[in-house]
Amino acid sequence: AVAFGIDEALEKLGLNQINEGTSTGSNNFSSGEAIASYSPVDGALIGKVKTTTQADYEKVMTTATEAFTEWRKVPAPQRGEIVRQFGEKLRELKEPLGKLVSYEMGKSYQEGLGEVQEMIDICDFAVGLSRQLHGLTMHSERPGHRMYEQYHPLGIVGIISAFNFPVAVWAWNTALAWVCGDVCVWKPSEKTPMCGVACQNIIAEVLKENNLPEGISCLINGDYKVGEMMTNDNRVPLVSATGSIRMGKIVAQAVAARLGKSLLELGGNNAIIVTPDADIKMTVIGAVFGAVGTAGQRCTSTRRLIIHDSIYDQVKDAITDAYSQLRIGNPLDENNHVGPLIDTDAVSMYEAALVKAQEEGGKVLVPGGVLEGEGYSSGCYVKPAIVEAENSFQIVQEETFAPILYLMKYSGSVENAIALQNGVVQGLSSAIMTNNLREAERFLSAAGSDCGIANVNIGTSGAEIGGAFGGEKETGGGRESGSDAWKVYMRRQTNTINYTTELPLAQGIKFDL
Ligand code: UN1
Repeated sequence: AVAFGIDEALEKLGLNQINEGTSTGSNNFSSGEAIASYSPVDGALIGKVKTTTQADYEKVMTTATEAFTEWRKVPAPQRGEIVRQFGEKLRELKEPLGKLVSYEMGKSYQEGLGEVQEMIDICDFAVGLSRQLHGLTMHSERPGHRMYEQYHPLGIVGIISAFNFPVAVWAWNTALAWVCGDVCVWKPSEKTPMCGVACQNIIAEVLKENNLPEGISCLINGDYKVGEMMTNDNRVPLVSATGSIRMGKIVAQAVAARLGKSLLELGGNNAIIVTPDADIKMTVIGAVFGAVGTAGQRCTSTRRLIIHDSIYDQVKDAITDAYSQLRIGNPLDENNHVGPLIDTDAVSMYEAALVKAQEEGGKVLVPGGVLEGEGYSSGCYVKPAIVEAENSFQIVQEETFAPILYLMKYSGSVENAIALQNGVVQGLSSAIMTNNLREAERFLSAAGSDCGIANVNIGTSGAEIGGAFGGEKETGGGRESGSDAWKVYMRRQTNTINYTTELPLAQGIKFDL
């Protein structure tokens, strides 16, 4: 790890003392048992953080509540200025933070940098947005009346994020929530706690430099039990949760039971349709990056390729050939394409999925397997696999967070491919590879892809922050990041103002005293 500058990166992120004992970072009241973070890259201990007990959580809520009373009064463009400064700090720390992401999560260093770039991008977006939190004006039916709507800060936003994007998904939520005037309480994944502490240290410094309460950004640590403190808490009007469908159903029900709002980013089962008019070279790059990037652990990862039978063999050969060139190993070594899975539990799920796919009748085209020996001692490195499968297989219907790509055929028109693509419970991302305008437009039409993201001649992963990000069906329906996703972080108020000396009632109702 030293050779890849991890120690130096940790120091730059204020995490250098952590190996000595436990650290909870800035503004963290956590005092519970320590959770250790081991790198999937080499199995080494990165550091430990203390978990948040119920009593600690109460302290967090007190500081967050106090901070909100102050923060909501700061004009939105000035809140934007704080987010601008946060973005500047991220630019300075892009390399060390990208390295920590890579080392703690296991994605390639390039993708680690890309993730920090997403944070910077959303900060820039949020800065502009801070002057554009627009409402509408309407014409009142009553004379001498004015009507308009405005958006006010919501309060405390709870953020539960997953290990696979340990920093960017928090930033998507928090950068928007902050310009909206909210304060945020973040529970990062217990699998990537050091990334959480690093981010908290960065924003804490910005807040301190501006004499603002650090309660604007709070960190809580631990597993789902800590998350439940927020989902059950009336003081948290919005819980934004990213993770599995199983987790999302639990969060949604808990939050709905108290009539709170939830923003859910759950599983994907993303497919690329490859039509006879596809550019095969582009298809291969898009599909391989989509399937093996982040070792298949993006919610937007490509899991299914739906290929027209007329070009099936050609595409199959090109993809399997590309897989033979993949280099698997230390993700901080930029010669490698594929890093490790997050932990050995993920390896077991990967192995189980491959067994199941074969039991259901799947044919292995590129065999998987767990890598052993030098450089693979963490036990988390697996070979990306390709299996010929049917969409109806139970295992194909599930999201396995690993580099397993299922190939399937369609025949006839693109509608048949779209039916397969939509024939899963998830609805996050989708793509079509075609140079045929009619096929592309049918895929994008109301009768086309049912996903929140539908791309033409681009793979399923790697969305830009400017668009709203999220999906339909069991993906949870939430939208984060760009477009008008900010509205969920605010409360809407309709205002009617009467500037006359009369009090006419709406709907023409007469009420004379
Ligand atoms: C996720 O996997 O949770 O579109 C987010 C992408 C990234 C974000 C993925 N921009 O692949």
